[in-house]
Amino acid sequence: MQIRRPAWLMPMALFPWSGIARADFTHSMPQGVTPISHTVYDLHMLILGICVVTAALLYGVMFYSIFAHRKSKGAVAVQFHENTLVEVLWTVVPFLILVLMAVPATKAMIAMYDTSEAEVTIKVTGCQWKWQYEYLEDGIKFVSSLKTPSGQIDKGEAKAEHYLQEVDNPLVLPVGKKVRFLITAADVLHGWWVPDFGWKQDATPGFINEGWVRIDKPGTYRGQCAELCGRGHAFMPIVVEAKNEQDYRQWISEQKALLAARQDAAGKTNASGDLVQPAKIKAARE
Ligand SMILES: [Cu+2]
Repeated sequence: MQIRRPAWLMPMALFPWSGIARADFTHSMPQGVTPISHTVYDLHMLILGICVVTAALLYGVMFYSIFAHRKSKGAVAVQFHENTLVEVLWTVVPFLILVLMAVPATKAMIAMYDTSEAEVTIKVTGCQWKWQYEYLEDGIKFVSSLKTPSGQIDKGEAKAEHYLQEVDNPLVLPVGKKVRFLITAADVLHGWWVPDFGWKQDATPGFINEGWVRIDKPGTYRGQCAELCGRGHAFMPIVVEAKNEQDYRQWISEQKALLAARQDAAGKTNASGDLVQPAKIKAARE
């Protein structure tokens, strides 16, 4: 939801770290709805903490030294060029700080790529300029493309709430289950990105990249293609609807019924047309 800000606050919006630049007035990155997004958030807070403490200590010592030992008070600089102890310290201490950061960062990376023991597998294929989703266990497959009417895009009509972030067929996922994504592309590079999931993954033709989620709570999560992929790059949004187990199973059976009805209709069309159905060939031979 957009919040109207008074005009006097506008210059402050120029500073992205002010928090005021964000429409929802939160002061940090979003926490998201998956274990990975929580891990990434915690990592961000830890690194930020280390940076703030380091900066406070260093600038504290620096400003104190400049003030307390200024020339006007008659201070004379101490000479300690090629002092082994100092040189070892200013190498070892930053090294230890980097190790302190690298351990949790590596753990987060390993967790991101651990797609083992997934309960649902979705193949995501990017193509100019839509997404195709395939439920490998359930045999469901559909294309998801932009739903925003062209009138809103280029004819000056009033823009709806989810302008350029709405699709005809959203990806439906179960809450609380580990969902593995196999991400690829059919033409050029695309990028599958839903910020609330805490990661984005390149969709590359000829390669399969992986990612996974276990969504905490039901809801609608929106994202978009994150790799400049041509003229329609801005028009291939991602919408994920997370449903609880029961609603998800119901949706799956509805989709299967729809698929069966479509196949049935296609079969009838064929039977009355030129092509002979395999079942009929078999019957004719017997
Ligand atoms: Cu794209």
